[in-house]
Amino acid sequence: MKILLIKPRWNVEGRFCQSMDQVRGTPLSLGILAALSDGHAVQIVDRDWQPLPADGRFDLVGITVTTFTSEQAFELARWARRRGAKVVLGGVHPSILPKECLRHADAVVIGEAEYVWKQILLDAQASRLKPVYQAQCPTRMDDVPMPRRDLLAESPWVAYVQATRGCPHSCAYCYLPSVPWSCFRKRSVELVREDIIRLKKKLVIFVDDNLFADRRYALDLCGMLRSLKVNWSVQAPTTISEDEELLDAMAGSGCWHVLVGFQSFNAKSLEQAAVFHNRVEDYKALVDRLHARRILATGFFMFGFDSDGPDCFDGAVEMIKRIDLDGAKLYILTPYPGTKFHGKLEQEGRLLEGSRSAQFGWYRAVFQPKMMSPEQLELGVQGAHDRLLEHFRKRLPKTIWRYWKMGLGHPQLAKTLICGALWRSHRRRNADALELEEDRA
Ligand code: B12
Repeated sequence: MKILLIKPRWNVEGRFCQSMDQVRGTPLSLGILAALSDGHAVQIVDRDWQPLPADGRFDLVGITVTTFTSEQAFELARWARRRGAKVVLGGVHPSILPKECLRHADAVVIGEAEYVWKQILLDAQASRLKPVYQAQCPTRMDDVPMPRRDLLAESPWVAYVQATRGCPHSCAYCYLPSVPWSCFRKRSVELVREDIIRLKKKLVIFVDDNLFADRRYALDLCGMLRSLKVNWSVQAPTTISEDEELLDAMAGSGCWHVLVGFQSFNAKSLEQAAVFHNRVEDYKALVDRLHARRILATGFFMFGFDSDGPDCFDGAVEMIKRIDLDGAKLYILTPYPGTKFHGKLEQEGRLLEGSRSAQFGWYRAVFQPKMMSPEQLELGVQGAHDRLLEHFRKRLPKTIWRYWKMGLGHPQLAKTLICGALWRSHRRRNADALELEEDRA
């Protein structure tokens, strides 16, 4: 069969910073599906960087779907069906809302694909696709094949790698606690090593939900990474803070950047988000410990919790400066289907009617906040973002001074970070409609 695998555009709001063009986050999911498609002709298209094939017919088209890309994905499904292909949708959104997705596809996959994809190919070939496929159990990580990176539009100098899946936390804004494949699983260190060696890249980004859920495993992984002499970055919970041995192992094995899920400076908001492991008074110590080991620290923050008033933005900007973060990602709390937050807001009638799924990308308010208007929330986040951009720009010489050695070893990374910091904040452009038009054409 001729198979086309598509990742819709993530950059629907024109809010990707320039550095994303350079890093080119590629869809590991589609690389994995391609690796499971032996004997078929497979092409992968990442709509952030690549056009749709102008001609050519495909027997099967698989599309990876998040909530904020679902409208586009349905449009792409129509495009594929008009050309006579059968369409399979998979990823987080079809996993949570299979019925909605099935209206636009011949089949949907609920959950992980590793144990069902081969059956889907057999069924598609025999023209007997079932509407829904779901694996009987979570994927064992050692059963995940090496992604077909030769088909992914990866950057020449950095790539995504996944060592573990799942997370033991139950944050109210995350869908994972509500699905049966949320349990923490680890790939054997040897296989992660092989994946990284094959990459032939000096920089690696781990996309794990929580790489640190098993301390012993994290230490072993660091031991292995040390021998490979790569530099790596990762998302981490604040729970790594007091583990000096782990922090030393991370630094010693080439970790240069950690994105920490601080989420809020408001203890009440943390409680509402069920992020019980974060303690605001300890944030600065974690940043200091990372800096002492020459690891850059970026913080993730969300706004719009029931205890967030209009003054939360100024407070957060001040705190971000005070704890001396090297970067901060500010998001509007977004109630994704399948999360506890979504259930609560739906029950309270606070989901804004008419919100399009393309607006579920954390830059729009799609619900009625308790202590401000949706517009105040959007403008508050945008304003805080702009003020911080100025702050980080001024702080750039300090970062360059601290990390010049790392920069010399990775000139493309240094260029990307500096350009990213100097890049002017995009004002909201409402570009999603235009993007859809383009896809339709
Ligand atoms: C890496 C990553 C990013 C990267 C870029 C990713 C990219 N461009 O490819 C960056 C940092 C840019 C990013 C940004 C954001 N992200 Co993000 N990201 C991830 C992350 C951590 C890993 C994705 C990945 O590679 N996973 C590994 C693969 C193997 O897993 P998978 O995609 O789930 O695929 C499996 C199954 O789902 C299924 N499957 C998937 N696709 C398909 C397709 C078919 C046809 C089939 C059959 C099966 C199938 O099979 C696969 C193998 O089992 C995920 C969480 C996660 N662990 O998945 C969040 C996640 C996708 N992100 C999320 C969000 C919310 C965002 C942001 C909006 C906000 C934020 N928190 O940062 C922004 C987006 C801003 C924007 N609009 O551009 C949410 C999406 C929720 C939703 N309902 O839509 C997730 C799920 C995190 C979460 N727990 O909520 N992200």
